[in-house]
Amino acid sequence: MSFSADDHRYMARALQLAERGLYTTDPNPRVGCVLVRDNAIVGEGWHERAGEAHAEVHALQAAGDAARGSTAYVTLEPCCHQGRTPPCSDALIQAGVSRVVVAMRDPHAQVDGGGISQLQAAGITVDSGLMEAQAVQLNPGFIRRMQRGRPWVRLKLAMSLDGRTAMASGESQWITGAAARQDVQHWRARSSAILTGVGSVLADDPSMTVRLDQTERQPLRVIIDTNLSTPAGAKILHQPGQTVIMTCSEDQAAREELQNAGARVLAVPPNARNNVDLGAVLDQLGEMEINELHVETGATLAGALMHAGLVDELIVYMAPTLLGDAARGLFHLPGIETMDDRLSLQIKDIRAVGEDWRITAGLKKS
Ligand code: AOF
Ligand code: ZN
Repeated sequence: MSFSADDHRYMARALQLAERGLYTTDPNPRVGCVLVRDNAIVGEGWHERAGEAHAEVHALQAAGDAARGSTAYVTLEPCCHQGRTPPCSDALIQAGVSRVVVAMRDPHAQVDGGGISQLQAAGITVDSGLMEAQAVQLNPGFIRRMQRGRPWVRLKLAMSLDGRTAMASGESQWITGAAARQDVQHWRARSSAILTGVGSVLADDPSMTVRLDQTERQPLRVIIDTNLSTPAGAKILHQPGQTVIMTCSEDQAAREELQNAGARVLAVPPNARNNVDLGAVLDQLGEMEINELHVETGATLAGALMHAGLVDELIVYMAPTLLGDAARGLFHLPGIETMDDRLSLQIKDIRAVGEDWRITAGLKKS
C-alpha cells in the first residue's frame, strides 16, 4: 500500500490529537481521529477518558452529515467490541464513511484485526500501517500489556557526569536542576503507576506524586517491600491517590498497621533469594491494568530490574557535576566481572533539559 502526502498529513494530525490524551486516557490507549471529505477536515476527535466516547465517535459527532462519504484517519484500529462504550466499527459504518486509514492494529484480544474485517465486510476500503511507528510510540504500555500482560517499564535515573547517583552517605538531593525535575513530572503524569523500593522510602521519604498544574489523575504508587519495613508514617502513604505495597512478609501486625495507614498490601511470591519476585510484580501490575510503569528507585532495585531484563526504557538525567569515586553508582549489578558480562544499551535520544542532559536508552536488540 502506498499512501499519498495528504494521507500522511491527515494521519499526522490524528497523531497530534491522540497526544492530547497523554495524561488522561489511562488505562485506555491514546487515540486520535480525523474525518476528511473533498480534501477538507470535516471532523476531529480524540479519546479523553476511559468510559467516555472514543476518538471516532467525537470526530463523527463533530462532522455530522459531512461524515458520509468521508475518509477516517485513525491512529488505532477502530474497536469492534462492546467495552465501556459501543463499537466504533458500527458507528463508522452507520455514518457512511467510505474509507478508513489505520495507523496500527489494536492488540486488544477482542479487536485484533476484527475492527478492520468488519469495516471491510461493510464495503469500506481499509488501508493500514500508515505512520505505524509513531502510533506505536503513543501507547507503549497499552501495547505491551495487551501483548504480554505486563506493563512497559521506564526507569528514571539521575546521575553526575561521572556516573554517580548519591553520596556514600546516601545523600542525593538534588543532583539535577529544577528543569530536569520538572521534566520528570511529565513522565510520572503519563504513567499508570510509579514504583519504588522500600530502601528509597526509608532513605528519602519521597511522596511520588504528580505535581503539575493540570493534574487530574495520580498514578498508583507501588512500593516493593519484601519484609514490610515501610513506616506507617511514610509520606508516600499519605498522598492523594492509592499506594500498594508488594511484599513476601506474612507479618499480620505490620500488614494491619500499613493498611490502617491507607495502604493496600499485596502478597507476592518470593524469588530464589527470598526477595519479592519482580516478574510476578509485573504480572500483577498487568492484571491491575497498569500500562506504563514509571520506576524511581535506588541502585539495588534498579540493578535487580536491569539484571532480570525487565526494563524497557531508561531515562537518565546527567548533571554537569562530579561526585567523585566514593559516591554510589547507578546500578548494583553483582556478577558483572568481564566485558563479556556487560549489559549493552542503545541510546535512542539525547537532549538538553535546562543545564542537564536527558539520555533515553533501551536494551540493545541482539
Ligand atoms: C477505538 N477508539 O478512541 C479508543 C479505543 O471500554 P471502552 O469502550 O473504552 O474500550 C476500550 C478499548 O477500546 C481499549 O482497550 C482499546 O482496545 C480500544 N480503544 N478504540 O476504536 C478509541 N480509545
Ligand atoms: Zn472504539
